[in-house]
Amino acid sequence: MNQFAILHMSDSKYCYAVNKDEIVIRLRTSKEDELDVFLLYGPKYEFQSKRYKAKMKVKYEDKLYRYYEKRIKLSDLRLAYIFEIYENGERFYFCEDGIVVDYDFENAFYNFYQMPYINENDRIKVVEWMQGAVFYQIFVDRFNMGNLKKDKSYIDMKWGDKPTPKNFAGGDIRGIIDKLDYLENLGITAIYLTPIFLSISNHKYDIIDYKKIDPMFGDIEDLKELVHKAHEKNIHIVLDAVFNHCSMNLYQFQDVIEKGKKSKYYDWFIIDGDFPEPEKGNYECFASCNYMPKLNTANLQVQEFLLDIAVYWIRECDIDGWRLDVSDEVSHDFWRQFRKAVKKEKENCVIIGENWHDAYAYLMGDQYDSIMNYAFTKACLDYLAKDKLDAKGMANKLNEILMRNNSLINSMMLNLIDSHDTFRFFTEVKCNKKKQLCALALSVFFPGAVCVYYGTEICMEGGYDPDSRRCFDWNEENWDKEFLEKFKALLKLKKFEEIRFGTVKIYEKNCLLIVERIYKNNKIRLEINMENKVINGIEPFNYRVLRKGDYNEEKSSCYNAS
Ligand code: ARE
Repeated sequence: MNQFAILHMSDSKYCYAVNKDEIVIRLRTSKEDELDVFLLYGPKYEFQSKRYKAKMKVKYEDKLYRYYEKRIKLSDLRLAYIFEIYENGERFYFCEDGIVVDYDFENAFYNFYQMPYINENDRIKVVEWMQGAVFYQIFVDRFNMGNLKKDKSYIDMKWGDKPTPKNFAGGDIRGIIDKLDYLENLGITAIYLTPIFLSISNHKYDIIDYKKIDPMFGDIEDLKELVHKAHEKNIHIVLDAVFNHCSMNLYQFQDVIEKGKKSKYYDWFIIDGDFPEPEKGNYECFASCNYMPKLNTANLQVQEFLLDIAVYWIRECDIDGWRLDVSDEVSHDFWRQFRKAVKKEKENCVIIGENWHDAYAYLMGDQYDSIMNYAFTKACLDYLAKDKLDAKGMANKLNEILMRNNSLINSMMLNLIDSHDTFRFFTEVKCNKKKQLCALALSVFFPGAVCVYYGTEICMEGGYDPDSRRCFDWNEENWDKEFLEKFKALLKLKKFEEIRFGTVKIYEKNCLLIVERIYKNNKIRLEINMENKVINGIEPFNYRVLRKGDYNEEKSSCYNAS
């Protein structure tokens, strides 16, 4: 047995409460090891005398590891456990002292694993409406202009012109309200808006006033109307919280520009010297953008300022969530305070971070609910656009991504194939509509919420920012209606229970990537062929969705499951 590959950690993604009295336990082993694994568990204070034994099955496989999993209901909320492992008939135990041949049960209290107690306020509570949600991300300036009476003097490009980093096309909140029927018909259940507060830029990630909606986009009454009318259609509204940095035109930063260390706001920022000097760049900012000074979230006044904003928009407009910009550069301490404030105001208000990488340290229930899942984005690019993964490789990659977090967090992940910060996926797959639909189908079947970037449904193209932010083409004569109908049919699958709650099996068979979801007695299965030849009757670069009974059940297949 490869002792270096075997891994378990209590009170982590390897041992977590899924209910007030139910726990999931995972054990990681090497893929080379052929093992029979059992869980020996019992009430912590009676472990020597009262133990249960349960077989653990392989639930996941990725490129390197096999993951055994077992869900157990507890009579006592304090759990002690060890693993009993058989290899070629030889018995081992795995405990906090590692692999041992003979386990000393009499002195187990020194080295058994334990879940000391399931405290209700430690448990991760999923945001129910995120289960099976279908998000639509809107870059507001480029989606639709609805308010024709507004002062349009800021608009300096024709709708449909090639975008630049600085131009304004005129999209606004009224324009989104006008398209709610369209979005409902598409199957959307949540809208994520890029920033809408006062800012001089078209992206508004450099905010001047966090409590004022930019007049280009409308006013607070427009936002209230959008949220109200969206809620009538069971569509949720998520805003973009830019708390890592602000605009250099923020009142507080301007005060420091003027007064330097004498300003009462000096410590709101991280400045090397008496005065911030933009041309010298002697203060922390986003990337190398001196017009986006970083806020010092260790400062108590900054914390108060930001938490007040977070709660204000929930209280005033009943929004349903915050997406956290540059979330991986803000402290854990602040996000813990943020979560407490937001969940106190509205318990099912979702908190979605923007970490582009493994964000496990933020996803243990005390900070974010989930993240924008760019690991899923890259997997789809590698499999469908860049030919870096075959079906088996993709199955392993998808399971590896699932193993980054526990199943509760996975159920709330925002699975996207592109965004305002990336090339459009359609461009990456060289306008191959079948591949675009395969990627969307994957995001529908993968655990978590789907996130569709505006215009994906009408095959919008686009390179890197700003080209990924072209104006939505509302001329339906330019639309591929057949593609749009297939797109809607895929999104509508999210309504089915087995897609929203089912157990996912991801595996590869005869070069097909297969994602199967099982819930109670229902099964629904996605088969994707990314080969340049027909496989099992599926054309090259195409897919099909099957229900139980439409296909022969695999008798024995090496599969990864989650
Ligand atoms: C502008 C220009 C860009 C130029 C940039 C930097 O348009 O062409 O590259 O300046 O000079 C917003 C606007 C952008 C604007 C930017 C700066 O939308 O148009 O870009 O402000 O003015 C990292 C961050 C992640 C960030 C991405 C872009 O971690 O948080 O970079 N995304 C958010 C928003 C953006 C927004 C900002 C942040 C700033 O979604 O839209 O940009 O508020 C790896 C790294 C990640 C990195 C990722 C992508 O994975 O680990 O950290 O993300 O690559 O680069």
